[in-house]
Amino acid sequence: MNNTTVSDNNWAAMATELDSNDPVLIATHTNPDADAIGSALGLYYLLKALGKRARVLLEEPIYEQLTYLDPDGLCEHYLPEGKLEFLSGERIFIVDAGALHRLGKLNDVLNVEGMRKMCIDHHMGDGAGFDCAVIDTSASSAGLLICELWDYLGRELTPQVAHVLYSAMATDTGFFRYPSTDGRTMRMAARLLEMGIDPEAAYRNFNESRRWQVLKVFSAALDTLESRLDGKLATLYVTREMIEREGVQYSELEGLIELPRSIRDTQVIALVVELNGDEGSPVRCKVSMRSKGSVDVNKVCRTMGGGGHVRASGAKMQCSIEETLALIEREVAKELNL
Ligand SMILES: [Mn+2]
Repeated sequence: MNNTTVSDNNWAAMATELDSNDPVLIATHTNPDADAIGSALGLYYLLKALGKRARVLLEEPIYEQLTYLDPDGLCEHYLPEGKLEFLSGERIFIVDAGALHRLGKLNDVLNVEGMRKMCIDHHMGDGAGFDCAVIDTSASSAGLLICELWDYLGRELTPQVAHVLYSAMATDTGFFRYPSTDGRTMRMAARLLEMGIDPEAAYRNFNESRRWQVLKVFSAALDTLESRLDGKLATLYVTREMIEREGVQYSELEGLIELPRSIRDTQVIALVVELNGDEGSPVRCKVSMRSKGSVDVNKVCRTMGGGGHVRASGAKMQCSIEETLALIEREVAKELNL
């Protein structure tokens, strides 16, 4: 399937998929963020409203900072038990991830022959491997797309679903600051606010609910902060040792990369996180990049086998932290014509 964007036609194809009475399994990317969890639950509530059987399956339990999104514990998780029972005729809807490999270990167990796979996403991707895909890179979050799907199907959003979808939209736009924040986003956010969403509580739940140990890792990471390319590139890293010492989950590092954004004149921020190399995976570290200005970090990450958005991208690397940092510096220098 070629790259698809939202149009009535594509939602029409998705609506046909939603119309079936076969059970639905909703999944999302590994280390799910608030948009992943919010859009998955938003789709779950929609299917329930339509009288369908549905469940949300994550790779791992939701990390503590985001448990407020799922107070009833609706999301199931595959790890650490590693057990998954399929229901007869089950179909898979994947949200906030445009490629099956982004599901991590779930991809290995979900790649069941004959299962229909659907995708609703806003990252750059080609929809390969899906039977039906709505991939709209102009949408600021997957949560926004799920709101629009509720509208397309003529269903009234409930306060319960408004809560998770507002969080999805707010967090993926840096609380409505990133350039992806547009009129379409704000009009939908306005509707959710008018349903009684408390914007301060949504901010507090997400930004002021970290554990002490997470800040200890942030502190260690900030010690590695380095100014490169005449201050235009800020790099920092997290080692496996820092993570293990404080007992934090990788997903709890969300937000760390935003801290160096506050440095004046910095155009690109790169965070390298050393992975635990489980099950002999050749991937040694993960790169996250943010651009404050003109540098296209999607282009930079693509040269390293990754990708994402123009101002927020990532890649997985098979080399050391030092080698990765050197590679990043070289590629960003090219983009800055240095
Ligand atoms: Mn997203």
